[in-house]
Amino acid sequence: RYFQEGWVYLRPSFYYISSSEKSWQESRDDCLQRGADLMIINSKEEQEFARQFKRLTWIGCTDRETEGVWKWVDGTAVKTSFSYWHNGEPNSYQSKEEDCGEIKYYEDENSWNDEPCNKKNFWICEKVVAQ
Ligand code: 2F8
Ligand code: CA
Repeated sequence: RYFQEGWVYLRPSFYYISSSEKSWQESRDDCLQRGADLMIINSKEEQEFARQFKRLTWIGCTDRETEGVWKWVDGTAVKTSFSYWHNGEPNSYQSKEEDCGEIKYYEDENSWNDEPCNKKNFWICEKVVAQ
């Protein structure tokens, strides 16, 4: 029950680690097709899990609906009281069109950065199975 080929189990979810790179939306579509969604980070364990791969990875947060209002793919707010933005991020660098969240600064626990959604990154899907 707690084994699924191609997925890693970390209670209460299974995680799919991509081996190719896609835009944020293409990554999300891949997750949806797998019965999952892009990873939502709401524990230190999940942050460490996502960080360990040391590569640019899409996570399931975006402010593409309303600039500056960051939401997870399940519609909940990205809480300022629980987030791992790198110092100075999210900054909508120059273009103001950095609307998708990635794991970037892997030497720093605070590793989130906002990036243009059309950039190609690795991604992690999350499927919640048990509480
Ligand atoms: O300095 C942080 C800044 O670094 C890059 O811009 C120079 C990132 N953009 C790209 O990699 C396209 C920004 O997202 C980041 O904030
Ligand atoms: Ca940024």
